[in-house]
Amino acid sequence: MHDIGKNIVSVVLACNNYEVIDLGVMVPCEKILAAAPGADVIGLSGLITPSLDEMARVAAEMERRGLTQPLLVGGATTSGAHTAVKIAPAYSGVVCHAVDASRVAGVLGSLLNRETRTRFVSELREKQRRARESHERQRRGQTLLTISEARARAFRTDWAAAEIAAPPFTGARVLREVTVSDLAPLIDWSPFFHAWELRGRYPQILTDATVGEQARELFADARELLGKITRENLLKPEGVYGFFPANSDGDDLRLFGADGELIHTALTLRQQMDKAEGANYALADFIAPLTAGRRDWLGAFAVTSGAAAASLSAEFERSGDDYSAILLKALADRLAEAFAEWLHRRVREEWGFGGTERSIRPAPGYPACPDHSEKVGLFRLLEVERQTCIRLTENMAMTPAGSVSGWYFAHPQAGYFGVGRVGQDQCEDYRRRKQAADGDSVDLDKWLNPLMV
Ligand code: B12
Repeated sequence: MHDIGKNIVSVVLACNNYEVIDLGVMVPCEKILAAAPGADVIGLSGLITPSLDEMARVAAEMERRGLTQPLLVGGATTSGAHTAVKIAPAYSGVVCHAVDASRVAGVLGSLLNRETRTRFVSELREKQRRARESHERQRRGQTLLTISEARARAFRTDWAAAEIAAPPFTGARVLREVTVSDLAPLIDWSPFFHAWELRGRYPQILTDATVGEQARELFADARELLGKITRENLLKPEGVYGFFPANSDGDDLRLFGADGELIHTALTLRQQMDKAEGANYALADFIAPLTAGRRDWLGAFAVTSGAAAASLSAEFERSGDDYSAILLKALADRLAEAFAEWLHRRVREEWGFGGTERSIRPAPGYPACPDHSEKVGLFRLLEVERQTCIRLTENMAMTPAGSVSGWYFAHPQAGYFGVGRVGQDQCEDYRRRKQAADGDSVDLDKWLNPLMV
């Protein structure tokens, strides 16, 4: 994954006279702890779900080895609550979460200064104890439906009358001609500013009274680098997308080949919170069931802004230009997202929805389909690794970091939702379905456990 967050933290700490040993991304626990003896504090950064379990594992291993340094955690998927509930109990040393880079120097200062340390630590432990209690109260108060009750409240539609649009082709197609200049106009700039902790919406942020000047400077630098990338053809976007005949079978999606043979089963998870009749969603609800006797379609895609982003930013880093390195990664991320949007627009045209917003593109890992391991099947289906430079790591992250993969659902009422917490019963059922679908054993605990918290 991209380590923009981690890099920003490094830069902030270096500016505050701390020495930072950056071990890189997707570093095994062993290597982190091997470097521990030389450090006053150990920091972990996590962007997607698998990092959460990994952080708890590192904490437990620190305990086992009798380490005593504080453990600092941060990153997009982490939270103070998760840290208190899942990580802190595994380690008797201090475990502290920092929301963003602006807090890190303050936290470290308080932790490493003898005078402030005792008070800071006792307040932190007390805060974490309260967070665990409140989490437990909330958990007990929140009743989950059983999975069969939830299924009985699934979204329903009249499939006999439903309009099912046939896609323009079946199977997968590779995109080779897309350029950075095609994608640049579709960049959503607001998250770009958020990455630099400049809050506000683009373009208003450029004239904001407080952060406007900084935003304008940053934007000018980004435009300049984007211009250079475009002129010198530094990034080569790659992608593949396709459409497959499909029907739902319970919460599973069966995908078929040209002769009607089953080629893949994609699994979906269903909301189990206590919702109204017809409102306990699973993505499978948006595809016609086998029992309707009608063929439906599921789309899939995988795109990247290009493999060269990593080497280009490494070059900047080598020359000591951390700012440009981070700028480049942030642009590569924006271009990946823009590519997903560009392709979705094209798919909407090809599928016959014209300029309308019909169809959704949930991505494995996002709230509607939180099981990251579903990317394995998606990659197989589109032959992503054969057709593009995108690779799936064993932790289900994609390289290049600026990559997005997901599904297209075209039902007019298809919408985004969060699966939320799921029960033990659904997890067991899901495990059985995964086993039946794949045969091979994905280590599902890593993907399902965080959903049960
Ligand atoms: C930008 C972004 C992307 C970009 C770039 C991803 C990347 N950076 O590698 C693109 C568009 C490519 C992308 C793709 C995907 N994404 Co994305 N993405 C985001 C988004 C919107 C922002 C992340 C970001 O870069 N923020 C900016 C940086 C600066 O912030 P940060 O990482 O949080 O770091 C700050 C703090 O957390 C803290 N910090 C960070 N590290 C540390 C460490 C320490 C020690 C401390 C103290 C503090 C600290 O300080 C930093 C600076 O303030 C988040 C949602 C969100 N709002 O957070 C989703 C999000 C991370 N993505 C998500 C997902 C699922 C994906 C995909 C798997 C989707 C898919 N199937 O394609 C892919 C995976 C890509 C891959 N390579 O494998 C999910 C992860 C959910 C989960 N539970 O796993 C998120 C949370 C969205 C969501 N709400 O569901 N994504």
